[in-house]
Amino acid sequence: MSTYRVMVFRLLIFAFAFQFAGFAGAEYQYVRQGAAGDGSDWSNALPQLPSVLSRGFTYFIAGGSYPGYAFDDAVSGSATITICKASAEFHGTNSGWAASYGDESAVFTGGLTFISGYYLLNGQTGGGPGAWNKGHGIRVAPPAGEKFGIALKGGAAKYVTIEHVEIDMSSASPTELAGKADAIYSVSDNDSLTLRQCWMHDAGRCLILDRSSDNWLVEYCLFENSGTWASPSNHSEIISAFSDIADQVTDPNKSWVIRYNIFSRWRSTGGIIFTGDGWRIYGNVFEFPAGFESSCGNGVIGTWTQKTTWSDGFNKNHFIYNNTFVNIVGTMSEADIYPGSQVCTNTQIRNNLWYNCPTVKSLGGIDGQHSHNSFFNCPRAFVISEAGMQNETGNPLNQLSPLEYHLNRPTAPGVDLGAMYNDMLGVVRGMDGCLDRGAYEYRDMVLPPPQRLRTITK
Ligand SMILES: [Ca+2]
Ligand SMILES: [Ca+2]
Ligand SMILES: [Ca+2]
Repeated sequence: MSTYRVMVFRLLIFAFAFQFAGFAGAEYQYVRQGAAGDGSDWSNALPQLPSVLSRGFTYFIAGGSYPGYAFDDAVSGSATITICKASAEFHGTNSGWAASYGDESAVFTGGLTFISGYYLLNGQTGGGPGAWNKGHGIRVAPPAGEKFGIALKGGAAKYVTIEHVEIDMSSASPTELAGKADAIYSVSDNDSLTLRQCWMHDAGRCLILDRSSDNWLVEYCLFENSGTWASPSNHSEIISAFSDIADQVTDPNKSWVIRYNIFSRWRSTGGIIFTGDGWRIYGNVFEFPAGFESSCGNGVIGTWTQKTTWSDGFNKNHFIYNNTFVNIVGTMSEADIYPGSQVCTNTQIRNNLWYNCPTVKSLGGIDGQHSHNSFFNCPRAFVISEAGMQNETGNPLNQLSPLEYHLNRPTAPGVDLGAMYNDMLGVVRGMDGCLDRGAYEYRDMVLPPPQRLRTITK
């Protein structure tokens, strides 16, 4: 990504943070490892989050080490409790402040559990384009044997927002015995979670496991290395979602948006494996680094095999647009979409791009409607039949960094899906006359220099 684009992106994020900083009437408390005060300023900080938090308060937390925590405060309308990593720019009072409090990350050494709703957990820094795997202000790193990094439980953990947080499951999953650990674990029907600019990695099982929740927004996150202890008795996915009640029709996973993320290195069942109603998966990159192989039978995006208790008709209205799939190497169906047997209706797969995926051969195994997808160096793609298909050799990608694959040329034109599907950097699709396929729009033109404003005289 160009320095300019990183700068524009950070300015947008900063503008958002500044707006938040200007929120009037907020009450602040301060938390710092090793302190012994009442939380009134940085000199008198609390040593850890208190067991009871107050609605409408912001709890600033300094760099340091903190135990796991359960967020269980009764809700009060939509009043939010904010846990905010302190930074140089935004840390409440200057009384007792030291620059070092902002420099280090705040590390939770145990899992975080949300039993109630309306929380904002904000690391303030790190994540997203140009910083996918670095700089996160908050880090969750549970110990061996912990089954989750962040859990949402009981159906009341609604309207939780998690930003700029790293969830490192490498210590939690050191052995096969302890390997059924998930970075995000949600049971059941915990609606309206937002995950933004987070980094979830090295889980023994899944990076997200959810049952029945609705309206989740997952954007600008890096998902890396799931299923490190995958086995025939320990299946894993990057994202695993379905209803956990007997008949999925009654309470499906509804209306998820998964956009502008990077998914790397997964094992076992497949990538995003779900059933639900109204999922939009667009503008993401799915990649294996060179030398990594994993054979997954259920696809990079796929659905569960139908259970006998599930009625037909609930799995529908999914839109899979403008994703890029890179180097997904294995021996089964690991780069396919919907190789499984689940009934699915009104599902559209368009404007996606595959590069160097040796086994991709199916996009419509469960009634996906697909067109205008591009394949480069995908030797089995010739069996796919669709309108507007591009099937060529060569490498259309420019790998700017290990996880960022932009186009080095325009693709065959995609279909116009509307402004909401612009790319993750905000580039308008087709502004240069060619609406490209894949996650990043290619701009095949040199923008003219800005015009000098003229003085209008009457
Ligand atoms: Ca719900
Ligand atoms: Ca639901
Ligand atoms: Ca273009």
